[in-house]
This record gives sequence, C-alpha cells and structure tokens, in this order.
Amino acid sequence: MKLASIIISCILLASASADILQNPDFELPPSNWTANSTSPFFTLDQNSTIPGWTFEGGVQYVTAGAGLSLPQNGHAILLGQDGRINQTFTATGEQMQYLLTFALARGVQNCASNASLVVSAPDSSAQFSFTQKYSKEPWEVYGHQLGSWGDGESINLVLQSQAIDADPNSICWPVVDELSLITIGSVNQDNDNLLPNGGFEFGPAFPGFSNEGVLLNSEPSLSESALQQWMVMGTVKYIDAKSYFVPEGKAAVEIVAGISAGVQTAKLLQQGSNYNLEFMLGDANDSCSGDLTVGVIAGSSVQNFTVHSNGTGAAKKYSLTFKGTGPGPTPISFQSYTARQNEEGAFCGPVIDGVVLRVSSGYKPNMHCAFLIALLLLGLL
Ligand SMILES: *[C@@H]1O[C@H](CO)[C@@H](O)[C@H](O)[C@H]1NC(C)=O
Ligand SMILES: *[C@@H]1O[C@H](CO)[C@@H](O)[C@H](O)[C@H]1NC(C)=O
Ligand SMILES: *[C@@H]1O[C@H](CO)[C@@H](O)[C@H](O)[C@H]1NC(C)=O
Ligand SMILES: *[C@@H]1O[C@H](CO)[C@@H](O)[C@H](O)[C@H]1NC(C)=O
Ligand SMILES: *[C@@H]1O[C@H](CO)[C@@H](O)[C@H](O)[C@H]1NC(C)=O
Ligand SMILES: *[C@@H]1O[C@H](CO)[C@@H](O)[C@H](O)[C@H]1NC(C)=O
Ligand SMILES: *[C@@H]1O[C@H](CO)[C@@H](O)[C@H](O)[C@H]1NC(C)=O
Ligand SMILES: *[C@@H]1O[C@H](CO)[C@@H](O)[C@H](O)[C@H]1NC(C)=O
Ligand SMILES: [Ca+2]
Ligand SMILES: [Ca+2]
Repeated sequence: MKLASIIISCILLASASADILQNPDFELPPSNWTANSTSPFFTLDQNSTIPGWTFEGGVQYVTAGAGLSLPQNGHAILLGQDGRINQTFTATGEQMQYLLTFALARGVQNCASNASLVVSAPDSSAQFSFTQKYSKEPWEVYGHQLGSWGDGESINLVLQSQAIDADPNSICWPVVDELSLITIGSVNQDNDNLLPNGGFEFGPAFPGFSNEGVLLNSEPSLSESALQQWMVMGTVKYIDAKSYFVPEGKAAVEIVAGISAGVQTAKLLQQGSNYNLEFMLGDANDSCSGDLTVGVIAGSSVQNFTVHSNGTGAAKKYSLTFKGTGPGPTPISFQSYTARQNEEGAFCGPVIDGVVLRVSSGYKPNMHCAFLIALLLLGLL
C-alpha cells in the first residue's frame, strides 16, 4: 500500500496555489468601510467596492459577531437580492482541473427559506444551499470542480444568490467566505490497483480552519467531479485524517446523506473475467453509532456489508469477487442503506476507503512495476 501511494505521488501533478484568486477570504475590506459594533452588515456601493472583485445587486460586507457565525472570526460576503460577485483569473501552463473549496454560512439563522448560492465558471454551474445539518458548526464547507483549463485561458468565476419565491425579508441569504482554489493534473492508475484514486487521496483541498470535512454534492460525471475519478450520488463528506478517523492515507469518504447516497466509478474490464474488489468500511470517529450498511455493486454482483459502529473510529477490510461486464465500462459503486444522525444532530454515515480492484487470482505486476519496486526497495529512488 505504501509503495502504491509513493508511485501515485510520483505520477500525480497536484499543486496548491494559494494565490490564484485575489482576496479569496475577503479580509481586504471595501474602500470606505469602517467597523460598526452595532451592525455586522455593510452594503457595497459604487464608492465602496471589495478589492479583487466586481459586484452587482444587493451585496454586503459582513463581520462575524452579532448573531452572524463565520468559520474564522473575520469578514465575508453576503449575497442578497440579485447579489453577485465575480473575479477573473488566468489559467497558466498545461491543462489542469480547478477545484474550489469554500465556506457557506447563512446571513440570519432563523428564516422561512434558505436562498442558494450559485457558483459558475465557463464550463460549469452548481447550486449550494442549506438543506440538512451536516456539521456541528452553523456553516458548511463545500468542494466543487469549476472546470479544466490551461494555456492562458481567462476564467470568470461568478458567485450569485438565487432565492426561491418568498418574501425577501424572510430569506436566509447565503454568506460566502474562505475561497481556496487548487489545480490538479490527471490521476493515473497505479500498478497495484486498476482503480485510479481508489484511496480517495485526490480531491478538493481541506481548509486549515475547519474540522468538518468538505461536502460534495451530487455529480453524475466522472470527469467533472471534484473527487477525482468518482461520481457522487446524494451528498457525501470528504474527510481528512486531521479531523476524522480515516482508514488509510490522508482522506476518505463518509456517506452522510442517507439512503442511496454514495460514490460510483466505472472501469473498462474484460467481459467474463474474474476480478476482486477490496475496500475498507468503517466509521469516521464522529459519534455515528449503530449498524452502518453499504450496498456494493460491482458489475452484476450486488452485496450488502454492515459494520457495527460505536462511533469511535474503526474500519475493517472486506472483499468481493465479481465478473467484468461489457461492452461498456463495468460500474462499481458504494451506496448507503443507513440514514443516521450523531449526538450533535448532524447527519453521518459509513466511511469507505482503500478501494482496490485487481484481476482475481494469478495477477502479477508487470515488469515495469517490478523494476520500479525493486529500485524503491534498493533505495535508489
Ligand atoms: C452602525 O450601524 C447602525 C445600524 O445599521 C447605523 O444606524 C449606524 O449609523 C452605523 N454607524 C456607523 C458609524 O456607520
Ligand atoms: C459616491 O460618491 C459621490 C461623491 O462623493 C457621491 O456624489 C455619490 O452620491 C456617492 N454614491 C453613493 C452610491 O453613495
Ligand atoms: C469614498 O467615498 C467617497 C464619497 O462617499 C468617494 O468620493 C470616494 O471615491 C470613496 N473612496 C474610494 C476609494 O472609493
Ligand atoms: C466581472 O465580470 C464582468 C463581465 O460580466 C467583467 O467585465 C469584469 O471584469 C469582471 N470582474 C472581475 C473583477 O474580473
Ligand atoms: C434552512 O437550513 C437549515 C439547516 O441549516 C434547515 O434546518 C432548515 O430546515 C432550512 N430551511 C428551509 C426552509 O429549507
Ligand atoms: C441490502 O439492504 C437493503 C436494505 O436493508 C435491502 O433493501 C436490499 O435488498 C439489500 N440488498 C441485498 C443484495 O441484500
Ligand atoms: C467501541 O468503543 C470502545 C471504547 O469506548 C473501543 O475500545 C472498542 O474498540 C470500540 N469497538 C468498535 C467495534 O469500534
Ligand atoms: C477519536 O477522536 C478522539 C478525540 O475526539 C481521539 O482521542 C481518538 O484517538 C480518535 N480515535 C481514533 C480511532 O482516531
Ligand atoms: Ca473571511
Ligand atoms: Ca484514503
């Protein structure tokens, strides 16, 4: 496993570029802004704009406190009625995926309806809103793939509010903060595992300020998913070893949205040949206790697996043998059959990690791989 991850990291080109966006945390205040201890809201106008960003419609610069909870006790942007902010950045170098992580909070805590936030870029548009409680904090962190660009392309990132029909005064407008944009190259298959990113090590960035993981909304496309090479059904939480119990490596997936939420991939396999799927199933150490059941689909094999969790962080290895289907790629999916909430009332669920797909019996690594491993063992790399 260790060798495998060394090889993956050799192949993968991923880099965190903290400065793709200007003023991504909104800590550079608007011109003419003065702190007001009685009101956390400051309305932007043509004499008071926010550095790095253009705005339109009702947009307010907000300060934590006075009933407003932000991830860091700083400042953020509230997108009110028809509110919109945008910033253009330039994609440099070779074609890369741009993965955005951001915090979403609510302008008022009690309201009749939650407006949503729409994040768009030339190749994508996605909507985010508060529907369920997925963390113990009043804010949530989301991850999203904006698109894939390179070679000096100019990208306009737009964040805007979208209200459902309701009295504007009773709407919780979205508050955004702590944007972080990273680029990631293609994740290659490693020699010991037919599934690229079977260990979920490659996905959106985990922000330093949060211990709540990163929520990923439904994404039916492998190539447009922030979680590299995995589609998302329902909502899952991308969890990091700093804040949760992670079975292997630095990251894993917790299926939080209940029944039929999960992750899915697909791989072109030899029709009729036997394959072995190995994976780890457990809990995240977020006091999610009880039986956690996951339905695993691999080709035409469907099987349920249940772990008895006491919510303190544990995982076990399971495996399944199945036949490759064709002519198209063989689907492999993990779907939850459990809807559960922890002591804090946050939705939680089973954790999946270490998904390894191999040809069943007699599989030997090819010469190239054996050579590489020999070099590693000799300490020559
Ligand atoms: C502070 O906010 C309150 C309420 O919106 C407003 O009445 C007051 O004028 C503001 N004070 C300053 C110094 O801007
Ligand atoms: C902006 O400043 C100019 C000059 O002081 C003033 O005439 C105008 O009313 C201000 N605009 C707004 C929206 O406050
Ligand atoms: C500050 O506001 C005044 C008028 O309210 C305006 O004339 C001035 O341009 C503003 N400053 C900046 C940097 O926008
Ligand atoms: C925002 O988008 C408009 C076009 O819709 C563009 O003219 C403007 O430069 C953009 N603002 C930034 C800061 O990139
Ligand atoms: C708004 O979001 C909260 C979760 O943060 C949820 O409890 C509430 O039901 C939502 N309200 C509506 C009207 O969807
Ligand atoms: C897995 O469990 C669910 C829920 O209990 C059940 O509906 C489904 O039929 C089970 N599937 C298999 C293959 O046993
Ligand atoms: C349950 O929790 C106890 C500690 O409270 C721990 O020692 C034990 O290993 C846990 N069992 C499982 C199956 O996670
Ligand atoms: C679970 O979290 C507690 C702290 O909240 C920590 O002390 C414990 O070591 C963690 N358990 C595992 C298995 O990571
Ligand atoms: Ca901030
Ligand atoms: Ca992992």
